[in-house]
Amino acid sequence: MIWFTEYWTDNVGLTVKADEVKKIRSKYQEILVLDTPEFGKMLVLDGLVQTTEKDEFIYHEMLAHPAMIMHPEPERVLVIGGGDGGTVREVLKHKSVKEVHLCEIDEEVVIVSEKYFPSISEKLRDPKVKVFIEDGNSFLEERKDYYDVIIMDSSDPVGASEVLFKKEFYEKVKSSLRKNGIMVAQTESPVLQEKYFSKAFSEIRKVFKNVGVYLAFIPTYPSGMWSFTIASDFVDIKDISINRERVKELKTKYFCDSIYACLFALPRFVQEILKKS
Ligand code: AG3
Repeated sequence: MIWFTEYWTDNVGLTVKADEVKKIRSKYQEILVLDTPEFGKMLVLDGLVQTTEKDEFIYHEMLAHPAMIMHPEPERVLVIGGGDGGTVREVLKHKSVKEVHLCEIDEEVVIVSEKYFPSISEKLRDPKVKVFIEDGNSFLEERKDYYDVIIMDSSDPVGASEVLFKKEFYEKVKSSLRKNGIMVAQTESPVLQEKYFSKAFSEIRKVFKNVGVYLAFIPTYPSGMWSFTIASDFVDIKDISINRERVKELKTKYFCDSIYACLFALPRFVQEILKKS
């Protein structure tokens, strides 16, 4: 038995008891799989908690569904990062989807997830899914004007993920989207990572015409309050009356009609951060 701590900042962290720990060193990072009594299995990359069996549904549903609902008919979807497969699983709940590409830089994350997190990675072998072990940056360059929805399921903007939060990268994302295309990204905690959050938002806004921010409550991520930024040049993403009837058809545990109805309701301090960004 050990106690594991993710240091959220120099001054605060999340500590969990783990009965068992597996440590795998990949080409890119240190991967931990912790067996915790409170959150079930927990996946940690370079010391940062990525997902747990208990609360993964919140993040994966909230990352995938708003963009998928807002698109008139999403057929081709790309997930960048997200090697655990949770986002892919949610994307496949939408009937119009014909193909899902997952572009993950670290093959070991996919292998570990298939081995230890079957309920999260269960759909990675679906015939509609193709997994590419590649760098997101070069992957996009080869696929212009192709996707309906692109989902950025990255880690924090440090190390290999840093480039995924820059304007140049969002430009590539934009040119890989076809008409009516929508992008969504996980954009960190407004409470404990205000700089990351505000920077990601301002970089996305430089590239896309319509941009919106929404939140979800994820117990195992820094501060628990987490942000997502959704953007499109075509779809008026702020109009949440679009395709609302499709929300009820989804089998979900967090995302639902009442959350969609007030998706962009933000606490005043978050509105202030965005205004300054
Ligand atoms: N990607 C977002 C993880 C960010 C967590 N940050 C942290 N713990 N400091 C998760 C990937 C799950 N598919």
